[in-house]
Amino acid sequence: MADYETITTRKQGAVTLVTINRPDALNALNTTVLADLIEAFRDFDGDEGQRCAVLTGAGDKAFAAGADIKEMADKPAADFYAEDFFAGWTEHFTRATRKPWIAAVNGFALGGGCEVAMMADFIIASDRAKFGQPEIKLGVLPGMGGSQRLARAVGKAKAMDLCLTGRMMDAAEAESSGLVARVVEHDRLMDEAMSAAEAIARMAPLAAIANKEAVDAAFETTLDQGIRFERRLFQAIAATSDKAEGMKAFIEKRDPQWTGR
Ligand code: CO8
Repeated sequence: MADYETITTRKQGAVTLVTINRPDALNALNTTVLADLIEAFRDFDGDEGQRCAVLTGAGDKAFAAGADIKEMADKPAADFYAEDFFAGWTEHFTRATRKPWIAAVNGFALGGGCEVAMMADFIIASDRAKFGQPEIKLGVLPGMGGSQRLARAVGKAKAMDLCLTGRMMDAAEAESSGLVARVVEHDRLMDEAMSAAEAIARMAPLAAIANKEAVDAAFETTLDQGIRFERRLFQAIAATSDKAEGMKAFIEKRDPQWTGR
């Protein structure tokens, strides 16, 4: 496994655990973190033995407290535009990574940190997690899809509230408003996230990808187009050996033996 400067990775069975490792800067996302994470997720997605990933932040305080303000402070506007700054995140985490991954949010998920968490297939949060898009306090706005994904996740009222006031929401509010899938006691976060990932990793791999594609389509299409897309995916997946094995195993009252084909 590659050595990274700003993250650590561990393959545990079929689950890849990726940890943003800049705790002194509350895991702020700088250009090196971006490059390291893209490489780690490329490695995960391309490794047939890996079925699900978990992304978290090192230390007890933060998942990621945002894009690195110190890196951005003196950056000329023309450079943001010329580099299409932040484009790589969305491209990589939402389109290029086909396998499922979970964000395990252990503390602050602010600005770019909240945006990266929202790029995950779902979020499991510690009861100490705090979410927010405080960019307005810096004189800017979310730049990695936060205004769009937050509005889709929690609706206009809360998205406007968070973006315009810059306030944080705690884990309970994030769960009740639909931003996170589960909230667990802080000390149980990684066990919960890893066992959810292991459960996904035990599923037929192509079915996992198809389920992810189908749910994602709900945010890109009309209902009619989405239902048609889902049906076509179902019909395609019905041709896999794992479909035959899954149904046979059910009837024979045994665990399925997936081949990934
Ligand atoms: N970037 C760089 N360093 C950070 C960041 C960050 N986002 N967040 C925290 N740090 C650093 C602090 O500077 C501090 O470093 P040092 O010890 O060297 O002074 C260290 O982490 C610890 O932080 P604090 O001392 O501030 O810890 P507190 O517990 O007092 O406060 C907070 C924690 C509330 C999380 C506070 O650190 C904070 O408000 N952080 C910034 C949160 C924020 O504003 N995030 C949004 C950033 S902007 C963004 O993500 C998208 C920008 C899109 C721009 C689009 C342009 C095109």
